[in-house]
Parts: sequence; structure tokens; C-alpha cells
Amino acid sequence: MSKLPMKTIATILFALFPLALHGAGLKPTSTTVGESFRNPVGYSLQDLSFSWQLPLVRNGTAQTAYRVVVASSADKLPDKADVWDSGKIDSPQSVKVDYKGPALRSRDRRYWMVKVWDEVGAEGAWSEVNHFEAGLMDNSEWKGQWISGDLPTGRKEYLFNRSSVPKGKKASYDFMKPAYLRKEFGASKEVTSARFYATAKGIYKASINGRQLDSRTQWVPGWTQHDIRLQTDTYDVTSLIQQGGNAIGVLVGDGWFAGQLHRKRRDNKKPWFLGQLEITYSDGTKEVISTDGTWQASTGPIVFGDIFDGEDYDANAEMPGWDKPGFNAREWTKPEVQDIDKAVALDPRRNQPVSEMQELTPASVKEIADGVFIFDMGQNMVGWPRLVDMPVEKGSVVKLRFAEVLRPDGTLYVDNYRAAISEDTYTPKEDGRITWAPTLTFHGFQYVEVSGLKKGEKPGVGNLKGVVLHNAMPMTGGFECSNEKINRLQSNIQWGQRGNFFSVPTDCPQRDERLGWTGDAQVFAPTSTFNMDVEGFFTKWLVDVNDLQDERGAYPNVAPFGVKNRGSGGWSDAGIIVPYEMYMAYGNTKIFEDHYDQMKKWIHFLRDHSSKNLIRMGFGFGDWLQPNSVSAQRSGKERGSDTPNALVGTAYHYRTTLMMEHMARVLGKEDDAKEFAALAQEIKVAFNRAFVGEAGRVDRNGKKTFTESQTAYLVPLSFGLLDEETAKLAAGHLVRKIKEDGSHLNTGFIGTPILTSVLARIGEVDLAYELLEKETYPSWLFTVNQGATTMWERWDAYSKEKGIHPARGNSLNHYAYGAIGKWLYASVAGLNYDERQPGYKNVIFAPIPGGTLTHASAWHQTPYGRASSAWKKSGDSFEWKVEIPANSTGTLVFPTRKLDSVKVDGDPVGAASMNLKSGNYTVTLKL
Ligand code: RAM
Repeated sequence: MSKLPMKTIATILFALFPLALHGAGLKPTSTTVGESFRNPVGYSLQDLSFSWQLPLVRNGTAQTAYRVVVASSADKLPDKADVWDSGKIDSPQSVKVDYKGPALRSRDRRYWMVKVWDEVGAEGAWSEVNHFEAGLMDNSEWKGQWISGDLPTGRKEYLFNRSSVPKGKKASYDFMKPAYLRKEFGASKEVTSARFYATAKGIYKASINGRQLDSRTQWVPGWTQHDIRLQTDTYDVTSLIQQGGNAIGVLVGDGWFAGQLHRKRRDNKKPWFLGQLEITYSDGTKEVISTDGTWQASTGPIVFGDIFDGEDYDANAEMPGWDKPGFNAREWTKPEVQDIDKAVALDPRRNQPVSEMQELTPASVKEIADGVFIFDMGQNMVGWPRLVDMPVEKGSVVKLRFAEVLRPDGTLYVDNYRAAISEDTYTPKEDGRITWAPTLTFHGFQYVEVSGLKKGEKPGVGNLKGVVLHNAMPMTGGFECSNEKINRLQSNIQWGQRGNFFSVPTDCPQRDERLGWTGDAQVFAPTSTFNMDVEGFFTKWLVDVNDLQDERGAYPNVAPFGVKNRGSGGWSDAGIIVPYEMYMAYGNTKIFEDHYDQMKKWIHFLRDHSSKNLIRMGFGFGDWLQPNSVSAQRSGKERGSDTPNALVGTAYHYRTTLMMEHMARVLGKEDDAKEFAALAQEIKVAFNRAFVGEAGRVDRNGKKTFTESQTAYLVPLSFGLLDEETAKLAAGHLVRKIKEDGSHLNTGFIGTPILTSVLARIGEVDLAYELLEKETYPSWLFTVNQGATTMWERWDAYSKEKGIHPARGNSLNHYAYGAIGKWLYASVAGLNYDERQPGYKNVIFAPIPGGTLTHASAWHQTPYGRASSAWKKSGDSFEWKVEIPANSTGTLVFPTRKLDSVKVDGDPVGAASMNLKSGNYTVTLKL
């Protein structure tokens, strides 16, 4: 280049210039298949579609056409695509472009690339080469048998930790020891590729020749409705197999399949493993090694592992080299075998697995009694502790106990774990220092008590780490503002999500529960989509929910696993609401295409079997955990809901029927849409007749009146159940009721998520902010002031004044009240999806400044790329920066009536809102 004359360079640059402006740089990035999987191995093929993002190279960057090419090998791309070539398709679609090539089968590995044409039709550059590989799509692909250890049982003794049982009472149960399974095999020729397919009834950890298949992944295959479906994993193990002798080693534990989770059900089972190693040699021949009776089984150092009760590790039982070839396994026994049950579907994984996501260093360590140390993680977290160079001595068992909160005397408070023992032990084989973490349990904790260390040694904060576990979903959003306490609230919401997105969305991660409660999931799902990429996570969980639908069409209250009751208002409606929210956040229609018939059946179940004159009957939770409930005080019970179940349930039937109408339209099912629209109208009439009294009061339940509640007004106002006139009157009652309640929220799981949005919508922005920034009980920031680092099940789960709430159900890591998170993103900062163009095809920017806030900002990684909204104000001057991702658009709604003052990038607008192309913009206005 340097040898070229300047003139030539100038000519070249000139020739390139228009390309540089339009097209040449436009190279798709963030290429994924299905629900955001990047180059997946073991893919389910359930949603084979392609998505990509475009760099925002200038304002207006957009796509007018694309071409996707798919080939059987990377070297055929892009010109000799032998599997599928979409050709140039004139379309702006860059998210979930369906694969339309020949049907794919198990193990198929395909390579793909995409290129686009930009907004002026200039052709861009090809993306990198990507790939995906199918897992085993059908049970018949599995050649072996389930194996388990025929092993001795152990006995767990513990002090029964239940308020109903006298303190200090000893109890015990028998358990099956975790099984170590192994198989040696020879690889005679050169290996070109190898895959290990695996699943378990329980959880497993597998290695080949002593090397973990995936060291970050834990608690696989994850929790599903075990008698209906199990997820399977695929590992590329090509580099682990050596020519000559090899060994596979597998540890299998109870997980969610057996153990104390099933305590009340008395169906104590033992865990099983199913695996299949497929090797392809350089001469094209293949070899398959499956689990069967030729494997060997033994107990090992993990002598006990349970989801609730912890893990016991005995280093004396270590078996160095057990998962390597040449190990002396003479003492090992034959495994027990079981044929593969055809009724249980073996499906390739559809979510990201639970993984080690980060490590926390404790904030402090204190010796509270001789040799008893309490590590404070500084953060309520979920996962396990990792001891690092911890000093131990033979003959002394190291004991780890956990708690979310301390008693006033500095010892652990464990009553709220209820019957979950949640203790780990490590028995050293010699004096020295150990680095160790448990495997077959997990804990929810902020404090770890460590005892039994080498006498005289005092560990420091460096001797223990907190390993945070959750499904490996990337963080996709953030919110920040001028009120530091709200920033802490946002952090608490995100930690609540980290702690409870553990294979399934759980209510809590620490006590003897940890269940996929549908109500909690549906209220929090919208917020969760802003924080993390939860599309695969919920796609998988919705399969669990649908697997548990009964013959009549009733959805469960808990999935997987189930509990006795089902069909409850605001809970099992998750079967409709969560798919709808996934559509809103990701533009994904696949979820409701997959479950459409079952969803329709559910709406009909409510109409035909679970209501009387369209008023929903049956068991329900009302406005669960409403504080200051008058009905609870009257009945002397610990909790109660002033808002009737029937009101909540009927309102949710209305809301979900409208969602079904919307979804039916999107899927082109016009007749269904009409049916749902008509049904919704009937429910609305029934609702008004049953619950709406004089002058807009929502205080009747049929002929009786009930104690007025904030939630009874919030629900119909939020869902649009009242006509305009009644809504105005009801809004007045709501405001009055809030004032009567001392300008405090008085809402539970159902009312809280919609509180601020309803207030803003009825023009009560100041009151919405007053409640958001309120610091006295009950309020979000009250919990922050008490030192909360996560969301709590109760508004007063703990207070500095009264200490820990004595209720049995009192989790300090419960995401439901974190549902305010969406309002922070969507309304405080002003960044939201557009219901009419979901998946952020158009982004709604509509901040509602208020309260004490002088600035607020949010960012979100949308399916099109990063969007952000950041405003600051000083006096009545408002400056606002907006970022609209490439190939998306934005609608800006200006938070002012002084339209003359509004300027976008210096140009006057003179309108209340404005549609903009992708790009970065600065707005100024007067409030
Ligand atoms: C409890 C939990 C859970 C809630 C159910 C109804 O077990 O608080 O969050 O959804 O009850």
C-alpha cells in the first residue's frame, strides 16, 4: 500500500467510500439458532430458526433482504451450500428465520452463514461460519440400559428442625449412597470425532480419563416431570479420547428425582444414569459404548448428597484414578440395570444448563466461639461454598452450616429452612489443607458457619469462596438511577433471579420447598426478560407446565412435581401468561404454536368446569401474603387475603382469554380469536355483576361485601375490566384506599406487580413514586433499609427492630416482589417492548420521570442488539439519550406537555411522540 502513489490511494478510497457508508461493513453478528443458542451441540431441533444482529454503523441501519446458506461441511460455505440456500429474500426479518431445508435427524451437524442487504440495498459481508448439531432425537437412538449402583444404604441422623416437633428431638432416615460408575474401553484407531450423550434420573457428573466433560456445568440434566420427560445432554469429547485404554467415570446422585424432596410422598427412589459414547475413527468406522451390565459400580467419597439436606464427603474413601484406565476396580460390583422406558421421552436439552456463574469472596469472617467461624458472604446467594486451602486435621470432621440471617447473638438462624438440614461435612484423611466444594447439593445462604478445622488455625476470607450457580443465561439488562436505594432494589431483584432460576423458576432456593410455583413465575417473568436471556429457560419450563396439565385441562400450581391443588387464579394462568410474555420479549411465536391446543383447553376448562356463571371457583391463594390483612387479623391466622380468590381468578380468566385472542390472531386462527373475544366480553360482564358495587366500589363478592383492598381495585384497573366511567370512580377509590392505608402499599403477590403501573396510568405518578421511594413498612425500600440483598417473601421477613419474622414460610430469597423491576426499566427509565411489534422490532421509549429522581437509565440487549434510554433533569430541563438497535425502530413518547420545547438532535419536533429509525439520538425538552 505504501508503494502506491497517493492519487491511486485516493481513487481507491473514493471508490470504496459509498460501500463503506452502505453495506461493506454490514456483517451479521451474534448469530444464534432457536432460543438464542450459539453453535449448540446436542440441539433439540424443536425451533430450528436462525437469528442475527447487525452492527449499528449509522442512524437508520436496517436490513432489506437476507440470505441464509446451510451446508454439511464448513468448507462448502458460502458458495456450495449443499443443504439449504434461502436465496435472497426481500425481508427485514433477522430474528427467528425458519429453516426450510430438508428434515434433519439425530446427530446431523450443519454449518451456516448469513448475509444481508442494507437499507439502500447494498450487499453486506457474510457472517462467520456457525454450526449446530442435533442431539439424539428419539428414545430408539439409545442403545443401552439405565444403570445404578446396587449399593449399601446409609442412615442420616439429624435434629428435627420443625416448629411442630420438640426442639432437639433426634430423627433419622435411610438413604441410598451416591453411585460411582465406571467403564473401561479401548480405542484401537485414530479418533476423528466422539460424542458422549448422557442423562439421568437424578443428577450426574461425568468424566473421561479423569477429565470432566464440562467443569462449569452442574445439576444436569435438570428438573423435568420425570415420569414424562428427561432432558439429555451432548458433549463433544473428541479431544478426551486417547488411542489405547480409556475410562468413563460417572457420579450419580438423587437430584430432584429421589431423596428428601419426596419425603412427604414416601416414594424414595434411587438415581439412575444413561449414557452413550459414540466414536468415529479416521477410517470411517464407528463404535458405540453404552451403559449396561458390563459397567462397574461402587460407593465413593461422597457418601451422602441431597438437595435439602447437604452433602457428606469422606476423603478416606477417595479412589484416586477411579475414572482413569488401569484403575484396580476389583472391589467394584456389577450395576443394577433397567431397560429404557418408552413412556418417558428422552429429549435434547432446551435450556442452558445450571452452571458455576461467579465466585464471591466473603465480606468478613468472625470466630463466634472457640473454633467456630462465621463467614459473611455480604450477599444472600445460591450455590455452594468452596473451601480454599482450608486447614484441616485427621480425626476432626469439618462441618459447614448455612443461614440467610443471624440471630442477635451472632449465631445462625436456620428455622426458616424448615425441615431442610442444609449442612455439609468433610472428613479429612490427613492433616493438611483442602480445596473442596460439594457437588450433590446446593444451598441458599449469606452466612456459612465452619467448624472442625485444624485446632488453633484461624481461616481468613481467602479460605472460602461462594460459588454462584444458576442456569447459564447471559445478563441482558441493567437499570440505574439517582436514588441509591432503588439501585440496591434493582440489584436485589437481579440476585433474586440468579438465586431462583435454577433449572426451573423456583419460589425460594433454601428451605424444604424450592418449587416451580406458577404464580411467582408469571408475576416475575416480564421483569426476568429484561435482566437475562430467559427464552430457553422458560421454553423448557413451559413444557413442564404443559406436561402436568390434567385431562380436564387444568394447569398445575407447581411444575414440575405438582402439588395437590391446581388451577388456582393467578397461579396456573402462567400456562398462558408466560408464553405471551416470551412472545412480547423475544417475538417468539413458537412457544404458543407448540402449546396452543393445550392453552385453549385450559381456557375452556375455566369456562366449563371451574366457574359458575363465569365466576371462577375452586381453591386459590387470593392476593398471597398481603400484609395487614383484615381477614387474617379477624381469623387469627398468620396470613390471609382481603381480595377474594374468585375476584382474582375471574380477572385472570379475562386477561388470559384476551391474550389467547391476541395469539390466535397472530397465528391466523380468526375463528378462535372471535370466540375468545366473545368469551372475554362475557367474563367482563360477569365480573362487573359479581364484584363491582355502588359508584365504582370493587367490594362485593356476589351478594356479600368484603373488606376493601388495594388489590381489588388494582386488578380490574390493570386488566381493563371496567368501563371508562366505572374505572374513573374505581381509580378514586384506589387512591383513597392507599391514603387510608397510610400512603403505603398493602398488596401481596397479585397486587404488588401492577401497583405502580396502574397508578401511573390513572395519572397518579406522584403517588406511584411515593410508594416506590417509601422507606417505612410495608415497602420495597423498607427491605433495603433492613439490609436486604435479595427480594423477600414477606415485606417484614426481617427488620432491625423486630428481628426475623417467626413465620415458618419466611424466605429471604423470593423473587415475586421483584416484579416491580419491569416498571423500573419500562417506565422509570423508559425502555420497553411494543405489544404491537413484539420482540423489540419496535422499541417503546416512554420514561415517566418523577419522585426525587434526577436521572435514570436502562439498557437491554434486545434480539436486535443493544437498546438504551438515559435521562437526566435539572429544574425543568430534561435531557434524554436514546439508542435504537440496528434493524429495529423506536417510538419516543415525550414526557411533557410543552411540545414546543421538544428537540431531537437539535431539531424541533412539536409533537407528543415520534417514530425513529435505528440510531443514537439526543432529546431535549422542558418538563
Ligand atoms: C408458598 C410460597 C410460594 C407461593 C405459594 C402459594 O409456598 O410462598 O411463593 O407461590 O406458597
